[in-house]
Amino acid sequence: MNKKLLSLLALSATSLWPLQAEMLVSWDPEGFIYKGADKIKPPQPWAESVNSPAGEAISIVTVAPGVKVSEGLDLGPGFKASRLNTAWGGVSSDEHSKTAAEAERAGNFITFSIAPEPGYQLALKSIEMNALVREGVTLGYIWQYSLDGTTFTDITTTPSTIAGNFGRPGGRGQTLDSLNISNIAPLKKLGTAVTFRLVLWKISGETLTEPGGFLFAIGRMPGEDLSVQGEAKKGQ
Ligand SMILES: [Ca+2]
Repeated sequence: MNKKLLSLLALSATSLWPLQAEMLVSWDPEGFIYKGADKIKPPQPWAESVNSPAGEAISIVTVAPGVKVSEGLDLGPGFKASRLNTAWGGVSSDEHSKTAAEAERAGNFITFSIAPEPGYQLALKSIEMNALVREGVTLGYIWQYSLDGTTFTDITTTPSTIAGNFGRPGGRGQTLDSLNISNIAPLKKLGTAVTFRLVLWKISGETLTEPGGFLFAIGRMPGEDLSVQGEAKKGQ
């Protein structure tokens, strides 16, 4: 390749790159098979890929250059790990929480933290998620973020709902509305870790397969089932 063409390619890459949001990190539980403690099971927390008993890496976490998963996807203390295959999530026995604040106190949440690699800055745009909730159950949820891992700020002030979408044959869950995080000032020029927290509670419905409570999991749609979109830029 001649020098002129090389510099032309470099120029177009530089000028196009800042305009495009990209997938900074994503999780896809395709291939998880729950087999108990001695064999493969979905990881809690889930920070990286998992090896199958045959030694193959399955269900990778995809991370863009300049980004790291500083704390893996994890369940709050209100959840027990679910035993669903091709999914990742938990079951809560909480029948009482009816608000985000109550659900938070009950530990009904999932969290993950991402950070820029040294020398990079992140501009976050959105969070995308595919959710599995038992048919007949409706959940409420809000998203929060934290820059210190302890004090959380609500991203969505009005709770959203997820109607049950899973349980009938072939039920694969549903894509939730994209969560826009592009207007949050500290997340436009992120130089440190940010923790995201999805707080969940049961609005209505009975579960037949668990002793009360509710199930929430990501998964079973084609491709990634949780992702953060944005840009990783070089320089502080
Ligand atoms: Ca998937």
